[in-house]
Amino acid sequence: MTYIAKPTLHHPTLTKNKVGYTRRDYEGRISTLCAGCGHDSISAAIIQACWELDIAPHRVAKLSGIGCSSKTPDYFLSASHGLNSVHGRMPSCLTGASLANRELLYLGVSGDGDSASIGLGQFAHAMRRGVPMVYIVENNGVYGLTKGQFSPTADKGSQSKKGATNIDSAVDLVSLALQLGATYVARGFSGDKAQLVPLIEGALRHGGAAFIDVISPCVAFNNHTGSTRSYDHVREHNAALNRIDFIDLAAEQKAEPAPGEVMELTQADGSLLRLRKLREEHDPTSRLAAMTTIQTLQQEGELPTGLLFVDPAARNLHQQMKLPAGALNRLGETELCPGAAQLERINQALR
Ligand SMILES: Cc1ncc(C[n+]2csc(CCOP(=O)(O)OP(=O)(O)O)c2C)c(N)n1
Ligand code: SF4
Ligand SMILES: [Mg+2]
Repeated sequence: MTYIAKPTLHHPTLTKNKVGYTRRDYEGRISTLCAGCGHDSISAAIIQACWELDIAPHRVAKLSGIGCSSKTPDYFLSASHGLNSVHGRMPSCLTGASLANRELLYLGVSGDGDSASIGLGQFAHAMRRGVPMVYIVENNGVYGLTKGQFSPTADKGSQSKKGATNIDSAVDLVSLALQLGATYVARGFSGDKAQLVPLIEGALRHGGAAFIDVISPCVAFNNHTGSTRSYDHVREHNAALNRIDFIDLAAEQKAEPAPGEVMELTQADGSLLRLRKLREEHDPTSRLAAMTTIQTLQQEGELPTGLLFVDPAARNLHQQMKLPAGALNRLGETELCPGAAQLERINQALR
C-alpha cells in the first residue's frame, strides 16, 4: 500500500476561508514518509499558505518528479490537478501544462537529486525561461528514496551516515537560480514554519519563475553528526536575512507595522510583500548583492535563509512570448483561424 486515505469527516464548525474551504479541504492522503521527515513539514506549510491565500484547490496544478520529496503532492491539496512525472522531468511537463492552460497556479515539487542531478538541465531552462511557477526543492543532501547516497547538493567534506566523506563540490541551487534569471529566489528550512509559510505565499503571488530551496532533513539517512543537512547543524548555522510579513493590498490597512527596518515591495498582481530586514547589508532587490551575500555567508559555513532576491517587475514566459490570455482549449475559431488573407500573406512570405 503506497498511501493511506484520510477520513473525510470534518467538524462542522471549522473556520472557512474567503472561498468557502476549511483548512482540512487542503489536505491530502496520510503521509507514508518516515516520522520526522522534513518533507512533511513542507507539505503542512503549502497547505497553510494555500488556505491563507484563499486559493481554491482546483485552481492549483501540482507536479513532481521521483523521490520521497516528489511523493509529497499526494499528501496535500487532494482536490488539485496533479502529475507525478518521470525522474527530473517535472519542469518540462509543467512548462507544457502552463502553456496549455495559464489560468492555473503551478506548483512544482522536487528533490535535490531530482533537480540537481538528473533534472539539472530541466531546472535551468525553467528558471531562465521565466516559467510562471513555484518551484520547491525539498533539499536533504541525499537520495532519500534510494537509501541515502550523497546527492549533488551535499557539501564537500560532509560525512555520510556510514562514515564516507563527500569528495565532490556541492551544486548550490539558489546561486544557480539567481544566475539563470529566476525572479523570486528564497531559501527556507522545514523546521521554521513561521519563515517558510510567507516565503511560499510570496512565491504563489509572484507570477514568474519563483524558486524556493527548502532545507529538509532526512531523519533516516542524513541527520547525524558530520552531516551539514541535519536538524542540529541547520539550526546552528541558519543565517536568516529577513522575515516576510506577506500582506494583500486589501488587508494593508489592518496590518500591524513590523518592528525593525521594513521594506515594502509590490508584486505584479498588486500584492504587497512587507519585509523585515534582519541583516542591514542585504538588499533583496539586487541580484548581484544577493549573489555576494550568499557566497560570503556560505564560505563562512553559514546557510543564508529568507527572501534572497525578488524582482517585483518580473516578466514571465507567457508575457515574453505574447501568448493570448486564457486556456488554449477555450480559444474559438476566430482566434485560431487567421483567415484567408492572412494565410495568403504567410504563404507569400515563404515563397
Ligand atoms: C531514470 C531514473 N533514474 C534513477 C532512479 C532512481 N531514483 C529514484 S528516486 C532517486 C533520487 C531521489 O532523490 P531526491 O530527489 O533528492 O529525493 P528524496 O528522496 O531525497 O526526497 C533516484 C536516483 C529513477 N527512479 N529513475
Ligand atoms: S528516507 Fe529520508 S527523505 Fe525519505 S521519507 Fe524517510 S526521512 Fe524522508
Ligand atoms: Mg534528496
